[in-house]
Amino acid sequence: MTAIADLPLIASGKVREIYDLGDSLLISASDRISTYDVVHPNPIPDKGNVLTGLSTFWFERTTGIVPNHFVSVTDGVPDEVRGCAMVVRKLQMLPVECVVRGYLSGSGWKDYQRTGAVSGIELPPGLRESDRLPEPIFTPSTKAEVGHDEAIDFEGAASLVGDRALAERLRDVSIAVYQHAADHARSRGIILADTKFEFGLDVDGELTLGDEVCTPDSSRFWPADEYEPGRGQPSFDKQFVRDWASSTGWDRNPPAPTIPVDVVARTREKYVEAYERIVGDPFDEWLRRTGAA
Ligand code: PZK
Repeated sequence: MTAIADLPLIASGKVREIYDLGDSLLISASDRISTYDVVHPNPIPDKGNVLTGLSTFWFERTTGIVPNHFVSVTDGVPDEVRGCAMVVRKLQMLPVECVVRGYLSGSGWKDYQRTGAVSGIELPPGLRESDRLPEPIFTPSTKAEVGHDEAIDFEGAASLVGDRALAERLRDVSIAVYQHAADHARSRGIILADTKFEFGLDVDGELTLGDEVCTPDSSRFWPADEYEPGRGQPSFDKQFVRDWASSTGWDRNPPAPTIPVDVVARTREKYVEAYERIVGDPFDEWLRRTGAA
């Protein structure tokens, strides 16, 4: 899945790589999985295919909200990464992570408990962990080279991008794409609690959505039928791995333990289920469309 023959590697994350194709880029999603920010030694088969299929679905549905970097999942994709890789346009990436939250979870819940606000946005009193917010909020963060991104308020984002009007468009477009995706996912039984977008400027200076969109790696997916505010929610995709990892007594420091085959199989099923619920097509159809199978 990694080290595609001959292509220059531009950047790599914990579970994805970007290669230079000359006038465009290739983003390849691996089958690697992390829990508690640590990558496990063994993969979840088809995870990279599922995530690439989901990003493709959202890119194709949200072009009317904002243009995006998607070019193709067929033309120009090397055979060895068919299904898990996407050709994209080169952008000048903006130095801010565009986080949108529809529910109170993670660092947002922590900040609210401490201050009553998230990213400088005052919220109503008395909210519980995992409560739905009155409306989705934009809670940007810095892009840390190493370690964790740092939460900032809208003013912080505006100074990072150096253009208040552009920051307002980032906020409004981020909320609109989240709203679209969360409404759709909710109708298919999945709560998209929050998500992170990355944007860039294209060759004409047009604001363009990049990276991946509303995947389980860039978002919190919760099963709607188990939703119960007042506690943390189970993860739609990673809960079997988390439960198993906790049961081993793993202290969440590297190295992460090898995931047993039955946990791998059940987790793969959850990723495929997320794809099929959201896209509404058989996952096999994705593999056929992309020539992966
Ligand atoms: C770009 N990243 C972050 C994402 C990684 C690293 N369309 C683009 N044009 C130019 N640069 C980027 C993109 C995009 N997307 C994004 N780094 C560069 C990143 C995924 C995997 F390893």
